[in-house]
Amino acid sequence: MQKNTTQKILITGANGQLGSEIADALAIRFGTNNIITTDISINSNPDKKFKFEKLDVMDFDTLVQLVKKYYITQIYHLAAILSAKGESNTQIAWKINMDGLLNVLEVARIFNLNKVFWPSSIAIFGPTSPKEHTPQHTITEPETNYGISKHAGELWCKYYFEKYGVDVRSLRYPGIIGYKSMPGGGTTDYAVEVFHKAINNESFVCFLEKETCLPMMFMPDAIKATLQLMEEKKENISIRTSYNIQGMSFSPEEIIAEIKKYHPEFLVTYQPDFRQKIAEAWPSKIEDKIAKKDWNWKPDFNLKKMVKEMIIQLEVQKKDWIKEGVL
Ligand code: AKB
Repeated sequence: MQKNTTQKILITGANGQLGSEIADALAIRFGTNNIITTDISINSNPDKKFKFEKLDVMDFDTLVQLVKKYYITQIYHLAAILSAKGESNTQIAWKINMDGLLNVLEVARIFNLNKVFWPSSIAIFGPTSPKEHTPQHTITEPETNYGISKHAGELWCKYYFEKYGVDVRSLRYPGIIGYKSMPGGGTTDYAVEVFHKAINNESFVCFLEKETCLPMMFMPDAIKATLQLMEEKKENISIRTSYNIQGMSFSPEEIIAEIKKYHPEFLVTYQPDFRQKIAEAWPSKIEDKIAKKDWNWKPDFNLKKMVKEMIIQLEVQKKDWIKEGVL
């Protein structure tokens, strides 16, 4: 692939589950030197290959300084407080999720940035939305702080596009499963934790009921969808709030049954907590025909294929860690 070196990309929340992997994928396209990673906490990228700046997304002035300093042309604004964590930090979660987005949109408007990516979530749906094959346009009455902020954020993205021409693009991510980093503060996090417990021969206590089915996606598909959306011609982007995308859907008992094919001794108990109510209000399967039509969306991984790849990759990682004396 030929490198496009004309873009300078700033990533917020770059230490997060998605941030570290998006940075690597963007570096392949645009070159490592053109990726500026930022986060509120210190650089957690183990190989420190990207330029890193400390950034609190609520701090508009520092954001402006960084955009000027690095001649930024695109922002991937990933910093957010997720659904479960947002329930215990109401005010601060709202501020980070909303003020952070508005700061990025404002900077994009003032500096005429080329493009912005901002993730929305299936959390914009609520108990009154259809549960199965949830359409792009439907009732959206989210019940979590996070869901309300994502819903409002989607409308702000559309507003900035229509009023100021800011080319901001967005996906309604489901739960994302990857082996390189851990998620934090989400309702779908169990689907990553469960692998680490199985690989380490530990038992697992699941915080959701065994039959609660949610939309999920393997990290390579999430990265593929993000880059495909961002690379699509502007005239083909018909959704300026955020696109529905479907990867796979499963319940805890379904993913555990699949993991047990590799770890038959794996012990699981169920102790649903407050996250059960959040999960119950979300769809179980998303309808994504507009993403398919506009930019050819098609996932590569189903449950079986994803579980196999997760187990292989985590086993390799474990062996490396044992060799290096980390475990
Ligand atoms: C969460 O569980 O909060 C996130 C999401 C679905 O947006 N993974």
